[in-house]
Amino acid sequence: MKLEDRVAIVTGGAQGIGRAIAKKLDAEGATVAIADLNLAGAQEAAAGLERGMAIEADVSDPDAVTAMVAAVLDAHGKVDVLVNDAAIVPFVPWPDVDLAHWRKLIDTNLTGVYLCTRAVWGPMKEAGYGRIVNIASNTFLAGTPNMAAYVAAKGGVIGFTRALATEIGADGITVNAVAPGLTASEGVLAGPHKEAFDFVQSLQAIPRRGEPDDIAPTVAFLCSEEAAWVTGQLIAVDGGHTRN
Ligand code: NAD
Ligand code: 4PL
Repeated sequence: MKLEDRVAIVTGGAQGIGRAIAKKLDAEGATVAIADLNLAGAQEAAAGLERGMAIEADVSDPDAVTAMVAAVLDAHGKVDVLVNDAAIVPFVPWPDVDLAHWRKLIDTNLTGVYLCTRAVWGPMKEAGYGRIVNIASNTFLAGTPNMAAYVAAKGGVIGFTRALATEIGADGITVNAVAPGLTASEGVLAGPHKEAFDFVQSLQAIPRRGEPDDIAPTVAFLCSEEAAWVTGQLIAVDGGHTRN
């Protein structure tokens, strides 16, 4: 077990990739707080864990994020790991990318990462230990269409990962990013992205559909002691669709 006695927050863990990450961190011994807009979903996911808890939080709301971290500190006394997974995964062709969509996307997918990171940084610095893993996307590497604001936000997340890693390495905190490719999450399966599976498979080195459980082990590694010398990196976990 890689994560015994560690306390982790996984945002967006009510379903999809975040849920698979929460399950994997729990299996590796961590205590996992699932924070999501969808409280019922977070509760259901947490109930399936050995040591799960659920928190209702909108990652784009600074007060909600402060309360989220306070609830975890209250319950468990520390935060060792933050996985920033919560995001909107839209399908919006460029002509429809209006300012309202752009702002909402950046607010949730980029500012949300900043806010959650900012909120755990104090306790992590005090403890002299932390693992932050940001879920990016290989759309930043591929320039995938129909999600321009999303791709821009993921580029921001990757830039933030690189810069912050440099600034807080001395505090004992690592910051890395994982870039999944097209993955069969509930969100993707409910919308137009699912039509792209055949095409994306034809671009992958490994020709099958990516599943949430394919992403989680790489995240768990980056959250572990074994990854102590890895920081500021982006790892694509996409069956060999892209090269980084
Ligand atoms: P999903 O839509 O299945 O699940 C996303 C979860 O995030 C949901 O539970 C939702 O309630 C939550 N969420 C959304 N906005 C939130 C907010 N403001 N505050 C708190 N929670 C919020 O998504 P998924 O496909 O599992 O994606 C998870 C992560 O993986 C995202 O960062 C996404 O960008 C990334 N990703 C997904 C794919 C893919 O193909 N599925 C590919 C690359 C990257
Ligand atoms: C290759 O992050 O990485 C569709 C939807 N296709 O959200 C993604 C690919 C999508 C992706 C993504």
